[in-house]
Amino acid sequence: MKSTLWERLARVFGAGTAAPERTEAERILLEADFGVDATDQILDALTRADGDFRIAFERAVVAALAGATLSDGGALARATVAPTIMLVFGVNGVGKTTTLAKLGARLAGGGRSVLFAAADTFRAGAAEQLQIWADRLGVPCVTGTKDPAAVAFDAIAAARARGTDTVLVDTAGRLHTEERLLEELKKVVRVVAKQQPGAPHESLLVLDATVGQNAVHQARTFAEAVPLTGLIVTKLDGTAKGGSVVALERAVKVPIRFLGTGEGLADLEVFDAERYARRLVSQ
Ligand SMILES: Nc1nc2c(ncn2[C@@H]2O[C@H](COP(=O)(O)OP(=O)(O)OP(=O)(O)O)[C@@H](O)[C@H]2O)c(=O)[nH]1
Ligand SMILES: [Mg+2]
Repeated sequence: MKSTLWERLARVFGAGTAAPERTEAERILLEADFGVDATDQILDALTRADGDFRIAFERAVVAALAGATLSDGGALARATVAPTIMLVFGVNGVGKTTTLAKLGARLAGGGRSVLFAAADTFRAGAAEQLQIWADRLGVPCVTGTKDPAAVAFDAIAAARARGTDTVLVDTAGRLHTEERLLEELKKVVRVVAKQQPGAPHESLLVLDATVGQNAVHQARTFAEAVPLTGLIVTKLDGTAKGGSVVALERAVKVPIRFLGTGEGLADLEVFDAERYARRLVSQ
C-alpha cells in the first residue's frame, strides 16, 4: 500500500525536530500537488521551526492558505427576492451532480425550499441521475431536452410559480469542445442574469482533488470564462495527496467554500483551513 503524505513526511523529518533533508521533503510536497511556491513556503517555515514538527507543518499549511477561509461558516447566498439561483460548474466526472445534491440537502436541512434544474442536456442519463437525487431528497427537478439555458429558464419560472426559495442548476461537464462548453455556460449565466435580478447568486466551480495540477488549470480556465463565487474541492477522501487545495487557493482568487469527502449526502464539509491542515496529517 502507498504510504500517506504524512507518513512519508514524518519519515523524512523523523520523530524529532531536526531539520529535514530539504530535497526529499520537497519531492514529497510536490508529489502531493502543493505546487512550487506553496512547497517552498512550507519548507521555509519547517526549516525555521523549532518544536513539534507536526504542529509546525499544520501551521505552515494554514499560512500557505492565508485568505482562503471565509468566516461565514458555509453560508450560501440568499437573494432578497426569491428564487436564489445557484449554478454548479466543472469538467466531466469531478462530482458536480453529487455535490449539487449535497448542497440541496444542506439547504433543505436549513429550512430552505429547493428545486433542481437538470441543465446538462448533453450527456445521456445526466437528467435521470439528478432526478434520482431529487427523489431521494423529495425535491422537484426540472428537466428538458432543449439547451441548458432554456432548462435553467424553465426551472426559474417553475420556482417562481411554486414559491421555491432556491434553484440549483446542474450543468454539463463536457460538450464537443471546451470552447463550446464555456460558451454554453456563459449563455446560462446571461440568461439567468436577465431573468432574475442579481442572479446567479452563487457560481460554484467543482474540482477533483485527485487530478493535481490539472485542477489548477481547470480553475484558471473557468475563472476566466465566468465570474465564480466559490470553489468546491471533491474526493479528498480518495487521495493521499490533497495538496491541490493549497495550490488552487493560490492560483485563483476565489474562496474555497466546501470540501467533498465521500459519495454520501452528508459528505460535504465547510472549508476551514485549520481543519484541512489537520486532515492532511491525520490521514
Ligand atoms: N470518493 C468520493 N467520490 C465522489 C465525491 N464526489 C463525487 N464522487 C463520485 O464521483 C463520481 C462522479 O460524480 P458526478 O457527481 O456524477 O460527477 P459530475 O461532475 O456530475 O459528472 P458528469 O455529469 O459526467 O460531468 C461518482 O461516482 C460520485 O459518487 C467525493 O467527495 N468523494
Ligand atoms: Mg453530472
